[in-house]
Amino acid sequence: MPRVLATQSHVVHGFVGNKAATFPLQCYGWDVDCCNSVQYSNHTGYGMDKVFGNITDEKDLNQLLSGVLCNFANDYEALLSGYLPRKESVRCMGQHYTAYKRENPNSVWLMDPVMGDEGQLYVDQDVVVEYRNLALSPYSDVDIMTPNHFELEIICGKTIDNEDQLKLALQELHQTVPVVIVTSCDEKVFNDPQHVYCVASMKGHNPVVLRVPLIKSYFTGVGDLFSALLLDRVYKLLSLSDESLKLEHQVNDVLNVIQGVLKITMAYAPKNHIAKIGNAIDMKNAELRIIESRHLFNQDIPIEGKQNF
Ligand code: PXL
Repeated sequence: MPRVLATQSHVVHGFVGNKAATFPLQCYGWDVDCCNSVQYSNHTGYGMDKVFGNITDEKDLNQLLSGVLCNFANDYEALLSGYLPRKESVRCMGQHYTAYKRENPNSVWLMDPVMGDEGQLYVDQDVVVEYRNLALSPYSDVDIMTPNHFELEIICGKTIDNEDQLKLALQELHQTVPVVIVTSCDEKVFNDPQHVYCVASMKGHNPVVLRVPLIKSYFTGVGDLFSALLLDRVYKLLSLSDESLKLEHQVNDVLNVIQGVLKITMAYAPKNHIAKIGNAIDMKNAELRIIESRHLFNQDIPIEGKQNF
């Protein structure tokens, strides 16, 4: 059974960060070790006045990561990192994961540089430089990155308004990171407001564009689910070294599963529901229905539950 060390948020209620990643990965046969970067009552989309709990400070995060990586020095096939709200936490994760990768070069590190979306940062401003260092260092050990459009722009330090600029930014990032998946591109790049565009790019290959119909609502945790599912698919692709398992097929498969989870989530929400960030009732109704989607994570489990979608 492959084992993954996942450093990202824990929420008591709802499904973002490790709460979104753990169950699907377990369904796919992973042993998931969670290191929680925060412990919050719920995600921050509910409004900051409704978020209770703590950020794991640098000292505690360092102890946790030092501890597991000392006690289980070669036990992880994969490393996953996501929401880390402060520069100290990103730096700490980066140092431990880099050291692990150098000792275990066959392990796979997927770094989701969670910083914000649609022009808005939801981590401290100085987190940006830490992600830039991890991604753009000539000695970077990151294997896969999953930025959204905004995160790619701030890592590369350029605006991306069209396909040529997107290709250029990807080429720049491929100097140091072999696989980059842009999870959602701004509408201006493909001029198609009906779809969400995802671009899968492997160093030395032409990027592949995939699209899924846009669902007009606000969901949190979709990026965290995406990175978890992608890690599973890419790990299997690399470990089986099967030529027929192409990256774009794996990304396509991940997008299909996510589309399924969103449809199930919508089916449980009030009719014609369009969730808006900052509205706590909307956010509760838009929590990803991870458990109700279990049949999507394991072909062997019979489909149960609501069928009205
Ligand atoms: O990756 C999304 C995410 C993760 N963790 C926490 C969040 C969010 C987005 O709002 O608030 C705690």
